[in-house]
Amino acid sequence: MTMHGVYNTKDVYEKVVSRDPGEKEFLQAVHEVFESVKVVMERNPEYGKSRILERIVEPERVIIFRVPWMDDRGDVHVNRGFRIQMNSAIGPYKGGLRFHPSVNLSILKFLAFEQVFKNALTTLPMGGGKGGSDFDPKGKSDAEVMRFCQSFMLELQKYIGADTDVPAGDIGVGGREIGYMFGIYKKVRTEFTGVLTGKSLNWGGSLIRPEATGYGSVYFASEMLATQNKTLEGKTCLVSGSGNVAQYTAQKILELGGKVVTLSDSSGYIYDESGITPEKLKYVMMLKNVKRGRISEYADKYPKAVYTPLDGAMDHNPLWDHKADCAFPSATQNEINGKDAINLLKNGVYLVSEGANMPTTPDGVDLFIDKKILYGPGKAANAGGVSVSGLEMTQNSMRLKWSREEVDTKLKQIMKSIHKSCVEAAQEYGTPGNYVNGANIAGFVKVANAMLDQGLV
Ligand code: NDP
Ligand code: 2IT
Repeated sequence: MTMHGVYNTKDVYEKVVSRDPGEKEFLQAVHEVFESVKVVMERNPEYGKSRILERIVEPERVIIFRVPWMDDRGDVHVNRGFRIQMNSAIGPYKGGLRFHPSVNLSILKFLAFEQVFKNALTTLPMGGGKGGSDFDPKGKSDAEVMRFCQSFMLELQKYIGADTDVPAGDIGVGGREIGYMFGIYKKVRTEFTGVLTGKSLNWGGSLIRPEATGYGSVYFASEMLATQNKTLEGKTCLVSGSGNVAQYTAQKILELGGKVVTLSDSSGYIYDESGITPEKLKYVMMLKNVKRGRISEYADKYPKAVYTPLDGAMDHNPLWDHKADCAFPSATQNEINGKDAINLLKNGVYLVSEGANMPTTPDGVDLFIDKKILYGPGKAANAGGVSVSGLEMTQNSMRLKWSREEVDTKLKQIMKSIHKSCVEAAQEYGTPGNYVNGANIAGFVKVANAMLDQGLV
């Protein structure tokens, strides 16, 4: 695919579109990476000759399976299970499992594709994968969730292992689900190994893993701010979501002297002008993690906060329409659209650090880049989670446990190094300050070089 001796990235993209035209989210993720690496392909003819792009968009393996389970009334349900083993050039497949009714092949392929480059940025030896199911844990009893997890893992265990593929959590998969899946894996395989990360502390988990994605996103934000001699002290921050990533993002912002005024779930969001204090955050953690309640209940408990239901038919998300300095989207993909991006800029936001994966639509991304705000894309900003997963794998292999301080120090170093790689790659390829290009290029080059070294596989 060379034209006048120059590799034509656009033609390769069009082939991807014609092969999987319906995979909207996957194509969105591929398009963004291809736009960034066009210049890399032009400078390195070896990549074109070896068809690196054509190979990197094709999962090494996709596993799709039936997951039958029985609810508490004795009714039988059938969900669909997936694992995308995307790329193992630099290590075993690694990436989370998502349980959410919206899960389909396109969403998991986009997440697996992003994971390949994210994991390359972490400096740790991990390939990329993602999996999950269209099962909805909301409203299910613990016994139902356990039966589902057991049925899911009974099939998935055939394809994974501590040196092959190591899943973890994502939306809808937290400590409870990892526990049930680990239990049945151990029983079927008769081995106690680090096949999953995000395990509980008393049976192989790492300190700081629950906190890692949120903390990492705030460390990344601090690195970006430092380039302008700024800190989070006194900054007003919009945070979306109220799950694992959102909670620890809020916690770290508060610790660094910032103010958090919003949180959300899929039903609505709260705006607390006076700021979410550590006590209020503790209540949110109890509400979401123990009671498994809704964020609307925050406004019942703290009546000065305003709850607004989110209506899917709206053309924008009002959460992003408040005066602030920084935004930390930490819920899900495409939660900031073009209109939201305009609102953020209008309200004075000059930093966006993506805790979620691909939370900004392409028109929103273009606006952030055009306006030259500090914009940290998910594959860099939220890499703290998988980084500490990598550290959990290391501890499991060594059969020892590091202290909280040790892991947190390593996490900080990793986020610093990811920031540096992004800045340097963006500079080297002619777009200084563009973290999207920086992250895509630095991640891509590492994987592409490993693929070249290993021949045509
Ligand atoms: P959780 O399940 O703990 O929380 C998800 C939060 O986002 C909940 O508040 C949920 O609301 C909300 N949410 C989910 N889907 C939607 C939707 N379609 N529209 C609006 N809100 C929604 O997941 P995490 O916090 O782990 O994940 C959040 C994001 O961070 C995801 O994009 C994930 O891929 C990404 N991420 C997670 C990592 C991790 O280590 N966990 C690592 C890196 C990235 P509700 O309660 O109503 O479902
Ligand atoms: O998107 C992600 O990076 C995750 N959900 C965490 C993956 C992991 O293996 O810890």
